[in-house]
Amino acid sequence: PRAILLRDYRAPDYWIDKTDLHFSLAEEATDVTAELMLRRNAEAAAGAPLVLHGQDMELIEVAVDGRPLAPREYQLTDELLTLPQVPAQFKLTCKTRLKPAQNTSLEGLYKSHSMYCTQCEAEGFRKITYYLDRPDVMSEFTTTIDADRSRYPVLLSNGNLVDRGEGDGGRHWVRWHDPFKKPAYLFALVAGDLCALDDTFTTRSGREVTLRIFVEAKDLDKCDHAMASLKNAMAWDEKVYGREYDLDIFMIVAVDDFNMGAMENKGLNIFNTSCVLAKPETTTDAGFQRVEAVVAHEYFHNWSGNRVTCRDWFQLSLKEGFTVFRDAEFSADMGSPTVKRVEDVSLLRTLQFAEDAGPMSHPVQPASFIEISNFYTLTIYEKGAEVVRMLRNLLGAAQFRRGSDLYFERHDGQAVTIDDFVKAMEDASGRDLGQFKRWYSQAGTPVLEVDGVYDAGREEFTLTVSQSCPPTPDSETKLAFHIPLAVGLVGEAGPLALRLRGSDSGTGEADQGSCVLELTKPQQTFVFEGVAEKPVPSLLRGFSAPVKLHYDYSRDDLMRLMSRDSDGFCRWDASQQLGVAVIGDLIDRYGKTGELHREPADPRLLSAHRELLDDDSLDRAMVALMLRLPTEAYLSELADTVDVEAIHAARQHLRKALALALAEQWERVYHGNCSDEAYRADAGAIARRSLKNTALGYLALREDDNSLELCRTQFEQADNMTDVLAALACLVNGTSAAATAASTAALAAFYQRWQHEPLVVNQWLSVQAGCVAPGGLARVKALLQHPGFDIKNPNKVRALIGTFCNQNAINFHLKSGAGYRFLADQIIVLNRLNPQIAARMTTPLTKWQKYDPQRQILMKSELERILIEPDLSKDVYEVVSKSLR
Ligand code: HT7
Ligand code: ZN
Repeated sequence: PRAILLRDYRAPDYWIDKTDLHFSLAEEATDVTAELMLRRNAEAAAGAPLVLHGQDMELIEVAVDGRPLAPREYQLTDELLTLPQVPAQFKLTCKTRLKPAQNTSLEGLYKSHSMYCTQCEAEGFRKITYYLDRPDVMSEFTTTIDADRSRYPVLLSNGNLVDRGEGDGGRHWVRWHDPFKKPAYLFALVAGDLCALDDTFTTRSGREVTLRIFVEAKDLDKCDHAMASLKNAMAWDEKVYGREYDLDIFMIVAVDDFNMGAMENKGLNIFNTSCVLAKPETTTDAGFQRVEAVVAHEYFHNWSGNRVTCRDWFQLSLKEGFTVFRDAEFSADMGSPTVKRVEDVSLLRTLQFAEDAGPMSHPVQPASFIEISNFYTLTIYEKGAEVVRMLRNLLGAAQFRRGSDLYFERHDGQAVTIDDFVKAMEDASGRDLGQFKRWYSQAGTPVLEVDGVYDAGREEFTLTVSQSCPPTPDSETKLAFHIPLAVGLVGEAGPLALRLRGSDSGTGEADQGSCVLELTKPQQTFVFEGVAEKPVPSLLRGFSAPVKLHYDYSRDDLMRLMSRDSDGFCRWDASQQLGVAVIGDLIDRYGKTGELHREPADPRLLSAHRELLDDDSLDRAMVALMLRLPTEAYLSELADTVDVEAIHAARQHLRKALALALAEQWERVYHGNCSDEAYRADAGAIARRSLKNTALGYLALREDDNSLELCRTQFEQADNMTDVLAALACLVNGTSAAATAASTAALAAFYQRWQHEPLVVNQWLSVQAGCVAPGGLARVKALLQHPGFDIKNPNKVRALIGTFCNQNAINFHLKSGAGYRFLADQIIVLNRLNPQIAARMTTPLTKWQKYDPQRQILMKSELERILIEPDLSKDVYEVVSKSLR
């Protein structure tokens, strides 16, 4: 397979002004007739051939201005249809035949249960008809769908419904017209027997928009939260970005078989059921929050992605990074800003930092790819959002808003680049962002080494900051980044006022005890004056830049930050750093002795946790976050070489020590946060459940009759899935004979009750896949055969195989290599069914360089086995070959 390069970008030779599609849906095959109004680009050569993309379909006929072409008048390969001679302006008619029921890739037109649906981003439209399937070719679409009326009463596409009628033999047809020009990746079609929840939204300018969520009849009771989230998102985008919705109708359709979370097709968003359906009995708090975030994300794309789209796929973060930033700010405004920030930073530091340090590392604007589907990554989305956040923080909220207004105004209806976005920010603010743009072109996570010296005589505190960035596959050496470093100083009683020497190296908000230092050089020094006591610096406040920061804090310093810092993120981060240090000692001890039985827990950590649990005046959400020890995945990311057994043993040992030493506190907090109130998904209620279930997790570690009974009672009596699942996880991970018996009974009862709710069955698969008790691989292999599992459904693959291989290190990384062999076997099966999912599932094996030499050999040999598979997809080939080079 050939790599596509950013530097090879050329404008298309032809434009497609109008696209008229006709679909005739039928069980054995679907016939598509496309009429395209083509016009040669004024910049193209006079005799430029027309080269169209097309894949996995049968070409029935191709005609120019109504005249069918003979086979010698065109060339057809597996991926391209070339017409060597065409007029400067003409109508192209293409008839193709597709087999949606056999399309397991879930790209193009496919069937999910009894419903037809499409997924065209990034390059799926070329599986529907021959086309210029690239985002800079924008066209006005009219779509006619013709289908059996009784099986497919609902027929949908983009835009407004403009006509409908009856056909012969029980068939009917509809015609949709989308007045906004769009690239083919935003095309969508749905046909099925669906019910809808209807509502309306009146825009700021007074237009009434119909809102409609389509689902299978059994799911109609699970749409209210998505509808409320949509209305909140529409109002928020008007208020915060001045963006109004533009069509008369906005539709969402829920689909069970879907490769990602959702898709922002113009006026017709298609959603994975897991990102739209929610009700308390079946959905956890995290599920409710995900629905709110994804509904908002897709809605926000209407401007950041659809009205202003990407020139090419190297610009993917232009729409994804910006839209993730927008949805994160929305979620922060809807719930707890600190919790949202901590959750996002945790994800970034654990998974995106690992991606950036691994073989698939790439810049936010990649310079090349083999298969674009592999670049829907944490770097494009989450790091891309952090880059936009840094822009907002450097420019300030008002100038950032001016910049986004200018961007939308200047580029409405265009396909543009990341450079255009930054230019709008520069023009609106008058700032030079030349150095800042390195965030888009250089891969890797910058490292800040920070040193602080206090001079009591002069009452000065001096911070020296050095930046560097490790080599990545794209480049050995890096130029200095422009990094906003938000800082404060914390004295014994709390934050100190700041006076930064010189005014050009930092922007201060001295009264709030916070200022932003702008780093632009490899090393810089900043002096704070009038500091009357030795401070502890509070660094990278709010996680002001996606960097790794090292400062030599003592454990007492960390405790001061935990209790006294005014920045919520830094308070939480101090708790994590303390946890990392304490677990680090245990990991070392385990490495030396192979056991930890008599190892006491660090008294400072114990007293910090005791203080958190005893102080009822603290924000519950913060307490729950700070009591969460660093995860095994984060500890692994921090390690140079991952010691799987030591990390697991050390963390478990500390958890048990905390469980026993603070038994009274856990019990008090557990009972103090049980509530009789009806379920609500607001920030306060979520924090209460989070704290309660954290306490339950610690209580369960005691493995005594009382705690077992607490878990069993909560499992049986809770009225919401958050509490049911938390209790089930405790039971499943218990090791005593009594816990094992209770777990077996609970799992059986759970399946019996929820077997007809696929999303709940997925939670059941996931909780078992994550069980850390020995024997995990055998349990997962058995579940592959269970009727609740289906390898063709991506949600189920993620729930069972994904959870096991990504979140159950102690069972996946078996020394024998059996876990790796299992994963490679699944990837080989998935490669033929669904290449996108197969490539995504490969990630754990690509991290082989982080493990010990024996594991490295075993992981690499599985990658090599995959690489010699016949018919290896481009998707899997790219990930495997890059990880072996
Ligand atoms: N823009 C959407 C991307 C997407 C996608 C990409 C590749 C393969 C399948 C896909 N389904 C959706 C999702 C989003 O970021 O909003
Ligand atoms: Zn998106």
